[in-house]
Amino acid sequence: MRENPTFGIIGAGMSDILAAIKLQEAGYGFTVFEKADRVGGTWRENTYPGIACDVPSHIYSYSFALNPEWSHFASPGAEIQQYFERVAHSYGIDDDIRFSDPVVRCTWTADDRWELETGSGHVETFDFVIAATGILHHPKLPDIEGLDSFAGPMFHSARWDHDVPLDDRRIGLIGTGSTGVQITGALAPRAGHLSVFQRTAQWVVPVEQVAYTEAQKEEFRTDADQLEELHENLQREFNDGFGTSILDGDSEMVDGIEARCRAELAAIPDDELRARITPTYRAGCKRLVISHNWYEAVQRDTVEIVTDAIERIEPTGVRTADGLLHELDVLVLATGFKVDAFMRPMTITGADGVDLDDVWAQRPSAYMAVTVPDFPNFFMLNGPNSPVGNFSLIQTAELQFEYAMDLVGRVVAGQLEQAVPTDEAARRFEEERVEAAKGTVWATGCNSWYLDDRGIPFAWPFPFERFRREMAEPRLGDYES
Ligand code: N01
Repeated sequence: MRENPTFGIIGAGMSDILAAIKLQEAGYGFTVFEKADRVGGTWRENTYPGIACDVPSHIYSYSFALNPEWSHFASPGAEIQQYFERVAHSYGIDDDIRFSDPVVRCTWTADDRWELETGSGHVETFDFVIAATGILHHPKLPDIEGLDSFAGPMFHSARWDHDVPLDDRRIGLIGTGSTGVQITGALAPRAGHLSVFQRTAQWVVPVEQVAYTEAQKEEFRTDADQLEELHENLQREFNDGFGTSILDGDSEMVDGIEARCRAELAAIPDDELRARITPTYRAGCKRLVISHNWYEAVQRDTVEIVTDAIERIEPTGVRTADGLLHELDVLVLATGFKVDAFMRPMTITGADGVDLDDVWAQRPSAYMAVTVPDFPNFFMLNGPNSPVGNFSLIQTAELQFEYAMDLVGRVVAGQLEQAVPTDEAARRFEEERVEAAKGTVWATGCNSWYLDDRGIPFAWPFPFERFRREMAEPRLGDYES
């Protein structure tokens, strides 16, 4: 291995910007490949009305670039996008990004390097690859008869068409996940009629929308210690407290969350509406939805929660199983993402010609959520089996990056020939992970995007402490020597 190895970074979202900044600080050479024309990942793609962070903004910040300017406890999406653009720019990594040129092929070569090829035909080789292409990335369209027959504007929530007028229109919204609930809150006061097609009721945790005052922001600006302490405390409360307790479906944390939601539901005078939006599974089983305006929105005269199954989509609206045609001007699909795609459809070929598509034919998985046997010196941030939903995604990426860099250091120093886990280690990790996942709240009897093709939660099922410990020191015995 050369003394000054180079890195190809795939994507320019939250985790990639982090990797680029850290590699730059460490003095390594790198190129970032981004398919779009701006950084930001999910925050660039999702611009739907009502979009906001659903974790505290002071957690959703890099530890090295805390932001005194957050407007709200959970700030709007556009502000988050600006934050990532600002950080990328202030660290001067913009110049190292190839925009509008997606990586289409990634091949491990005979001289033990990665050859990356982009859509434009550009080819470049690197010693290491960091792939952080996101999990909530490829929109999932619902498999509903007649979907393409709708005559009005129709789009997925992550492909919002801002040219379509919404005020006083008859809008249909399919989906009541985190996205659908945020859209409902934003469109309810604007739509002439909003038909929300709900397949499964959600636990929606009511929160206040708290804005930081100018005085508070000034304190954060002038007192870096205070800002750091806030970040630390929120991280601890979120990851070690909430994020870890909620893994256990029998925990007091889950009871408390349900009680909070039930109090809000009990205050709805309309029995039928209350029954429609009351879930019948354990809170936390699906990703918890957080909202400051859902309960108010669904009680508006112009909002209808439709629970009859969708039979088909017709040119003028949505036909439900009771035979009713819900006539619509606009149809929004907040139907989630293909969470098992990750870097695909990119072609990724590892050692001995092993194709990642074949390795992941059944389902994607990664040793410690970062590395894959037969794919040497290839690291994923927020990849398969990574913590998702219950821990801070940014802290997760920061710890995973440190883990990857520990391995890189050992390869550079000659302690490891390559950073590639053994098949045996990957199998052992996956078996233990699956056993633990079966005991989590995610497996207590609901349908959600956390479940794989076997109905087993695919995410990191252990407490945050274990994640921190594993990331702090790679088990070298699990890597090929
Ligand atoms: O997607 P989802 P999302 N017919 O998959 C319904 C993150 N996020 O975009 O529950 C009818 O959760 C489906 O119904 P059901 C967050 O991690 C973060 O809302 O499967 N309905 C469900 O209601 C979140 O979890 C923020 O029965 C159909 C919805 O569509 C993740 O993104 C904001 C259907 C899909 O919900 C994904 O959230 C927003 C069909 N054929 C999102 N197919 C932040 O604030 C699907 N549905 C950070």
